[in-house]
Amino acid sequence: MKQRAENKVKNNVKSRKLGNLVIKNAAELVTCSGFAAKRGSEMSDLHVIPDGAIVIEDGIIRGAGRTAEIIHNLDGENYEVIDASGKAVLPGFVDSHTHFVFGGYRAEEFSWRLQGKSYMDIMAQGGGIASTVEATRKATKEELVALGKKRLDSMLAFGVTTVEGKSGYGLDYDTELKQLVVMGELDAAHPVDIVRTFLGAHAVPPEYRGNEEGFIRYLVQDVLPDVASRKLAEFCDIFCEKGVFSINQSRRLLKNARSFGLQLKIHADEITPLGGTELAVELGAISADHLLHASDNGIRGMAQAGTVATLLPATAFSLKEPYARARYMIDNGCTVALATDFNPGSCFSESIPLLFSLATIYMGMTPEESVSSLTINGAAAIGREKSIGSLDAGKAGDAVIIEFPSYRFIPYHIGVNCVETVVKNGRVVVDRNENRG
Ligand code: IZC
Ligand code: ZN
Repeated sequence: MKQRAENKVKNNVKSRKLGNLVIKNAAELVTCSGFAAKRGSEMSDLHVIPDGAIVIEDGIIRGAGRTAEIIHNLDGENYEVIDASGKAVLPGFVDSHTHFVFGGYRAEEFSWRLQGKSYMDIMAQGGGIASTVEATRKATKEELVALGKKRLDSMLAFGVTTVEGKSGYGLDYDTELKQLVVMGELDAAHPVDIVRTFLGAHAVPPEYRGNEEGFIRYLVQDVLPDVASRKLAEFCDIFCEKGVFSINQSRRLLKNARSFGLQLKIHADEITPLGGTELAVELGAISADHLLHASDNGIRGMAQAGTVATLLPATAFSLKEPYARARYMIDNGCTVALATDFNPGSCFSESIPLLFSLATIYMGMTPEESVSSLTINGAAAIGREKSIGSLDAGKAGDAVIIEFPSYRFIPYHIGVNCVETVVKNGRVVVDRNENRG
């Protein structure tokens, strides 16, 4: 019953925000056209339409093409109109891996890392994730909603219109569910759409230290069933890492999650080459994430299985770790997505421009591949490739307008946000230039 009530609120709130909008005269309409994940060389074609326009009705894209072809016959009275002359228009960005609901911060750990302590050393000494768990357990729902709202506002200003958010800072029934419920409330109230992932196996909580097996059993028996039956998450994720959860523990948890109807994600081969990539392939996970130490075999497996390789270069940058082998993955036919990994520890950044610059300068990705990774492939990483991630008729009217005439300016304008206008479901939700005509 409760779930149905929650859905109703969501529909009511969001349906009032569906707009009729025309964006015309775009120097480039970067459609990223397609209804499926783009693999390998497909990521290079952004299906750009010069002098482009899109028409959005009731929040849904009805047409995209050359301005002259698209807007004849339109009754201008019924639409808000934006003249995007000299500007590029892209699909709203999809940030498919974040941990944005948390209490407290870890600024002191950042300093420790600068002095040479490693992320795993800090975690082993009881800091890291455990410190955020302590603060998140103490935080009220209202506090987490207020913090989450501010963070979503910032993401939206970077052009992010859909975000994946993980639990994992509770590691107990009450707090894990609190995080997921908070994300549900934020989804209903905020323009950014939120897709939820249960990450109860993010770390071993102090009360289970030395008893990882018992903790996995607790999650499977006491937490997962309610997460699934209350539809509080679509995905289940685990931090599969040396010193956190083993391959066997990960397999056990994820198989159970799958039997409850959740789709699978894995924090795989981030710090050490444990084999999480191969496990993601074996279990048919929708994505394997991080992949700094993914093996050749794992990469070939992902390409064959269509597992999305979600790369998080701002984390590698922040931890001073080597970058994932994006070039090799794309050349071998993988579907690559880019995401921020926004979290209070390993990557306290929701910056999209930083991602673009790191992907192009350090990971050998082209600007085109980077755009595909943050749009259609980001959507594929959360099972939304049929409804968002490109400017195609029938998809949600989610778009960003940048202040420059080409998507090429995004990585080139290093570290600076060039998003001027953000459109969500056909409504302008960010306008930094009051450029509506
Ligand atoms: O809070 O440190 N790697 N999980 C796995 C994280 C980083 C987030 C954190
Ligand atoms: Zn993560």
